[in-house]
Amino acid sequence: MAKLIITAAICGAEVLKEHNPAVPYTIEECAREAKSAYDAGASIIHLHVRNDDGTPTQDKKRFKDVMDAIYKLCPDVIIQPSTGGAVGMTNDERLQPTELIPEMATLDCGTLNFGGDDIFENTENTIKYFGTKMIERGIKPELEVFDKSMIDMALRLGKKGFIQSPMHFDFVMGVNGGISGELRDFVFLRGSIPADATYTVAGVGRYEFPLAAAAIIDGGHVRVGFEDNVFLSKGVLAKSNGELVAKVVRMAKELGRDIASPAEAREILGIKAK
Ligand code: KMH
Ligand code: ZN
Repeated sequence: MAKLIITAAICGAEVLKEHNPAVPYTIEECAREAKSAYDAGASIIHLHVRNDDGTPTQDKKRFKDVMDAIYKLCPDVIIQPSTGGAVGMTNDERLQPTELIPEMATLDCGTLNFGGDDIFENTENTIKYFGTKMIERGIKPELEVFDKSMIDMALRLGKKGFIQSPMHFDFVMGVNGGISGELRDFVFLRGSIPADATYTVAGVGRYEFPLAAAAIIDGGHVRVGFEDNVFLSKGVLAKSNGELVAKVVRMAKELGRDIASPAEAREILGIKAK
């Protein structure tokens, strides 16, 4: 079985210090959280950035500053900027970090309700536009799917040349508006991707660690981090993203799965080294 790639989604766009005081906003806080995750065993940092007051931004300079600060502490880590950003942002606003030519970036594969009146909008034309930009810029997309229909959309657009194979998916499970985080739905998603595809699973809230266990056993990969969950266990806030990653490392050890270094993660995902 391939080694386990752990992605740390260190900050997200919605989670706040009110939820967990360790949620990073500033450049220094983001670098600190990325290092804690990297030291614990993460090879990929899924990155959103914030202004110092915590508001989400896709500003290219802010991304560059945060990425530079992370590379200073974790020189070989893979940084995967979000192109999802936050609800309500325009496509070109969201695409700004891809101008920095990161090794990876997310590509969200459909529209969904995102709580209350919020809609996270990704029309077919948006997905085509983002897919084309990523091919032009040589960026490996992580295909974020919040429901089974989004896998089907990715496969259709793959046939039309907007997304290249082998595809790498992120099953984001348990969002209010997307597919649940139940094991039954995990089995459905992982059985719906092509044989040559890879996947990671991001379980939201209480689904984070049960789904991590499922992916470890199944040969998939795992994403954890404050973007998805701020608790280490029921009622216990994680002190850092590193604590969440360390828990996955312990689970993997118990289940006999070795952890991938960033170089090994690049090999598994078919990413050429920088
Ligand atoms: N913040 C969500 C609206 C991504 O990173 O690509 C979108 C999101 C997905 O987090
Ligand atoms: Zn994200």
